[in-house]
Amino acid sequence: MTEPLTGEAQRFATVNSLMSAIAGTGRDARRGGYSRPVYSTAELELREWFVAEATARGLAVERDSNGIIWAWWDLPDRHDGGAPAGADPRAGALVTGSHLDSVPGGGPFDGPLGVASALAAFDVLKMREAAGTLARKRAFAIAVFPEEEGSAFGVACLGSRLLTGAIDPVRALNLTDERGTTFADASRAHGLDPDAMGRDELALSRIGDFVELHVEQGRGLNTEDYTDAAGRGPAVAVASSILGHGRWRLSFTGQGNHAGTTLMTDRADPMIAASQAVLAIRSIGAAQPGARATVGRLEPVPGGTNVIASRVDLWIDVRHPDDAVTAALVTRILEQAQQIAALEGCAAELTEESLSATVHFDASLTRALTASAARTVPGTPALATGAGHDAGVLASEVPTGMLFVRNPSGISHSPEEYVEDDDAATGTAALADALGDLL
Ligand code: HGY
Ligand code: MN
Ligand code: MN
Ligand code: MN
Repeated sequence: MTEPLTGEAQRFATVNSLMSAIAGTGRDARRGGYSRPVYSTAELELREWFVAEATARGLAVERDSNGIIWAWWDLPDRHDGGAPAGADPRAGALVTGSHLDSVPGGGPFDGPLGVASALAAFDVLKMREAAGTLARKRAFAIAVFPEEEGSAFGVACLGSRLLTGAIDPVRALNLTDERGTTFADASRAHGLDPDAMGRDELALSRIGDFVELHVEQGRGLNTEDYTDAAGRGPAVAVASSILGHGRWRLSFTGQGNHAGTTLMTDRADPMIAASQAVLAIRSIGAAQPGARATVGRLEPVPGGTNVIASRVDLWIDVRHPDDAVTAALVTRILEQAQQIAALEGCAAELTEESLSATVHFDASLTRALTASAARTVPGTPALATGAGHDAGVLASEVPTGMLFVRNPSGISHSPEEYVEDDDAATGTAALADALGDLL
């Protein structure tokens, strides 16, 4: 192990002061927790906070054409002409990071923990370099990805999808938020050029490996497979895979009408069809081992207490390790929705909004992360996750891997999401060791 441990332990704990510094930003008094959608005041404040923290550390900060922030720790000997003529000194860098946006009413850790731990881990790597115990072979960067949750424009991991070309930029630019503002207009209003968005070869060539630390979002580390006699699981896990997942919009259309004058027998009420569809979707998901099927958002149009809706949109999130099974589940959902709709005199229509295949993280990077993390957390387990991440999108282009930090209840996408300070510091130590070994 690298000396001095006392100074390093202190630095790892700064992840908690970094998290405390942003604890007041984006609180949602109505929903509880945090609402930090992309381009909101809260998310912009967090981005400014990150830029200030990175700049204060001497990192070179830039925002690319897709709105991704990069904070670079360049190789010092490459500044003075050490790189071969024409070679990009940032090519093949080691990159870590996560996102600062949140779901509506989310917890404090999903995203920001990966950014705060990256800053704290960087502090330690810099100390090690100054002490001569770390000799870097490549550049390093912390990346912050926009719209990871898809809370504003509907497609999760929009920044990394644009970067890799996993989404057609024309489609991305035409996505709208709840006010009908297009992603193109919103991006332009925030200083980005919509015409420049899309697959970015230069940025991709600069990612040699990508490592994302994230709060664990399920009960994985707290199951009896891993807990000790006191019922406590290990502080850190390495990710093995991400469940394939997608989002679909299911729209029921009927006859908008007056709640008082329309006889119960005269109605074609899409709210009735939507309600029955919600129940059917749960049954279809529950009947398929390993599947998740969720309706977390439903919008009646126009949405008045004394108005029979003319249309109800609901959004379905379906996940399963086998992408063919996911497709079959969605087909079954549409068939049932159409039957339900017909009985109510309504119509049902399904639109795919995004689809991500199951991702298995890079085997050799994952082995390296496990070996490094095991110095801090002996026997670091490997966990599959049901949650999507930018690391999953980037996995199609570059070796990616993830570290998860224990979440005692496993609750996430909720104000109750929680990480203990000691575990955050331990996760940061594991991240620093892993990054140090890979640099
Ligand atoms: O929805 C997800 O799985 C992720 O947290 N974006
Ligand atoms: Mn999330
Ligand atoms: Mn996340
Ligand atoms: Mn009236």
